[in-house]
Amino acid sequence: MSGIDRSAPHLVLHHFPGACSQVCVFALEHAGLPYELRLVDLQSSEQTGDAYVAVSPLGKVPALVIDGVVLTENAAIQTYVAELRPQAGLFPRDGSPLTAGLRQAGLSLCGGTLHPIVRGLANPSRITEGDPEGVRRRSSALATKSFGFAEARIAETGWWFDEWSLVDVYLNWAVSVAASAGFDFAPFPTLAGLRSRLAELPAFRRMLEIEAQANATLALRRAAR
Ligand SMILES: N[C@@H](CCC(=O)N[C@@H](CS)C(=O)NCC(=O)O)C(=O)O
Repeated sequence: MSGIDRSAPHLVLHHFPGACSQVCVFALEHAGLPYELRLVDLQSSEQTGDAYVAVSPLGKVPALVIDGVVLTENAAIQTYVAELRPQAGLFPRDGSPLTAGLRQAGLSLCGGTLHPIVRGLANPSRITEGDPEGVRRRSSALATKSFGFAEARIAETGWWFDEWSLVDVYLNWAVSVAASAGFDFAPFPTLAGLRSRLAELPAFRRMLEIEAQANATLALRRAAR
């Protein structure tokens, strides 16, 4: 966290390293907002316990608590942070309805289309009581189509818009989950290069450090059990 800003609301972000909450960590870091981080250990099913369900009834990260009010849904949290700190440049802001529509299209693509697909690639047995391999194969076909669409959209500039925005950080998260699950990004070189282009941003590097630290904390917690 950088730059204490006394005019900001009290913010608590619930997150897990490697989860889609990393986009919210990046947004808060880039905006320079003061915030607290609370780790929710998804691997130990902490999200299903009473304490976290009282915060976020669906038991999902991210959840951002804003002066005691809970905001869930990644796209909503990103939009909130961008509205709170418009000068941070998290999305382009030219006042045009088309730009606003394209922003929503990018966020919906990541949250509504790519997220379920990459979950099907990474964790198919959570989706079916039947053959997980069938889910994985189907998810792979859907990933080829949907990542192909995203690749075509970002191929010209390297970004969803002319410059980087949170949509690219969110796309990068989906790419990283799919790649870890073995999906081949060779046909999608612009998507594959997102991580190294984003790593030029200090907030992206801080997000990676925060997640590495969180992984170390989780390892210690688990070892102590
Ligand atoms: N629609 C939600 C989905 C959030 C979500 O599925 N988060 C995952 C991590 S990437 C999670 O918390 N999974 C825990 C679980 O489903 O038990 C959003 O966009 O914020």
